[in-house]
Amino acid sequence: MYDIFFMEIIDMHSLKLLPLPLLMLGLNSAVQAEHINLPTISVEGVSAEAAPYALPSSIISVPDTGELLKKLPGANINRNGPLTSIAQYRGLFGDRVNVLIDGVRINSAGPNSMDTPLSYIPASRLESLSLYRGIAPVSSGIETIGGTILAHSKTTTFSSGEEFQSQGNFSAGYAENGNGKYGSVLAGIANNQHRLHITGSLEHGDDLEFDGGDILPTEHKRGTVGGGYAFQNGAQTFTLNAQHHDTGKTGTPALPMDIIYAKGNHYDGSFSNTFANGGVLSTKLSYQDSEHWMSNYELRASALAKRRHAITDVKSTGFGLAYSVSGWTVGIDADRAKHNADIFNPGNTLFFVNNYNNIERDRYSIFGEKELTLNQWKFEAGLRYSRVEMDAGEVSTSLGAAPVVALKNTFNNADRKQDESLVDLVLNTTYTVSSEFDLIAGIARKERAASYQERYLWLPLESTAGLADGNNYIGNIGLDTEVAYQIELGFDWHTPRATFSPHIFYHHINDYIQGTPNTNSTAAMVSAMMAGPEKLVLEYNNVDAKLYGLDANWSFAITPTWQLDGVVSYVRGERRDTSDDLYRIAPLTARTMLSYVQTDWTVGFEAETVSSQNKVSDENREQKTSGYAVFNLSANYQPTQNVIITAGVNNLFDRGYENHLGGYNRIANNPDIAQGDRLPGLGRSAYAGVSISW
Ligand SMILES: [Cu+2]
Repeated sequence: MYDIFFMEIIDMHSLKLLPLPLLMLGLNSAVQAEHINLPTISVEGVSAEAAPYALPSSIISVPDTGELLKKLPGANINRNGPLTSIAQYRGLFGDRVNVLIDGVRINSAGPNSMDTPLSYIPASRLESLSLYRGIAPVSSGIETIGGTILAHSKTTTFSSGEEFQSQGNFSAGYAENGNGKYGSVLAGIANNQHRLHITGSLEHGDDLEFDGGDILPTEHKRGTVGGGYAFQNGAQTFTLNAQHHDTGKTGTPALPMDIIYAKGNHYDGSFSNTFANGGVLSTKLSYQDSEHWMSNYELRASALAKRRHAITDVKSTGFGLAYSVSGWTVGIDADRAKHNADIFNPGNTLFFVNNYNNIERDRYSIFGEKELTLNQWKFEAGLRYSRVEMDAGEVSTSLGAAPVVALKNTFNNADRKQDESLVDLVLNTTYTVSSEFDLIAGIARKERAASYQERYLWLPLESTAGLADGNNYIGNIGLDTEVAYQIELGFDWHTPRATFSPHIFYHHINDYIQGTPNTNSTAAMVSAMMAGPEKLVLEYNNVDAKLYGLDANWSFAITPTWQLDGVVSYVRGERRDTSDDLYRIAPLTARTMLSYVQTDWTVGFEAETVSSQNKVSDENREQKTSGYAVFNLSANYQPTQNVIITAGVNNLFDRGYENHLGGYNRIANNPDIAQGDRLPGLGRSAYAGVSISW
């Protein structure tokens, strides 16, 4: 529904916006026709708007949208639970990646990112998932150091006549591993001026299994309901949407607690006007109110004395205004978020800790961007200036131990208000050598301000936006701005029979924020007191880093019916100030799919090959992982234009493996996985689903 606002922005940058690989997508005859001679697989000319991929989410083997993100070159996810996936792009993750859900920035209510932005859109409600490959344009958002990812939910479309038509989609499915079930529905009416819809989804699953037993706790439960209205009359467009989401008891075995619930509402609206000169003025507004409860004693066992739960919330507002004309776009963006988190002890009603109290993180931003085509050259140049203003309220706690009181007083007496100015500069170019070959180059400077956790974690705890390294962290109010210098080089070769689009990149990051050995002796004392002396304490600091690598997607039609395609992603993350490596960097990963394609059905055999990761962060005490290969089988049958039936088996040979980005087991009461060991990847899972559109 936010298409109106984003159309201007996305279309301008369509060259870098990459859809899901075609073979992952549902079949319909439009796709089918292009599928056989493959041109749409190339990145050129494919934009989120123009993409004919009606139901990319029609192959749903797990409920999580993040799992689909892994199919894009350079992208991966840090997984902390079945619904808790943190987007990683080229080694940068969490707040460094700008994830927009239907054009809106969603704030996690939980300080450990249990309710990540991607968890707000179930796979069954997903229409499309895309990313700006390479350097994200400044118009795509504030703080895009790690790129911009766009997820759009299914909605209605304006029809051509005045008569109202009924539109909708129903999807349902089952996955054997974890006994997972989902259903989603979209129902609406539309004519050429009005469209109206209601939508909802329900999912449920039990604990997941691997070849050696159960992964506890990995049950999940989520419901969503929403509705929207849109109007257009040729020159003006108006949209309004409301969403409610309710994630119920859902495990996060890589984190110290599990989700008891994460629920709330978000609302968004947009208005755009096209002027006689062709200029388009777009505005958007959004509001979010989410609350979250987590505990370490409901889905997992905890000693009575160690039982804790936390109640957290976030409220945020967003505003955007942009004007586009003849290749120029200028705009302003602003958003404000307010966070709270308190920790309680169910056995002692007097116990409380303000983990985060009245945290404010507000961003005000202005940008200008120009797209220009000169003969074979295409340029996109952008400049964005942002002001990030952060503050935190005073904290209190029932804990009276002297070192805790000392930390509290130091925090409360500090100047907690921090304002930063960020400047982003982007130049992306494409040089068309021939109709089948483009050269791509980009250069940028991007900045990010510290997250509220990095800045305001006053007590040594693990509430670190989902780092899940098992270490306690202490915040650092005075953190400097992260500054990245980015270079991108690549080409895009696309013929009717084969495509190949490799990109290499280099990020030179000054003042990269991460945990370094703790120098605060009071924090060390508190951590030893609360979590034992063996627990590592890290303090957030600015260091120097670099990330570089290569990612590519490719396809090859062996015959009109047999096709091969794949994605390769490699990134290396290193410190520049020490010899250490960066934490939680995706290992070299390749996906290769062999498909047999007929008019109304397709069968695919996919190999997911992941190399070992030996380049790990010593300072985080990160464990290495071995390489592995997992094979997946999928099939897709379209008996009529509107019905798609899918089935498949993931991890066909029930291979046991450890996902390097999957975290460590935090559960003491799991007979099948030792505490502190890496969490195993999912075992074999057969699944089936149906999607019906009208
Ligand atoms: Cu949480």
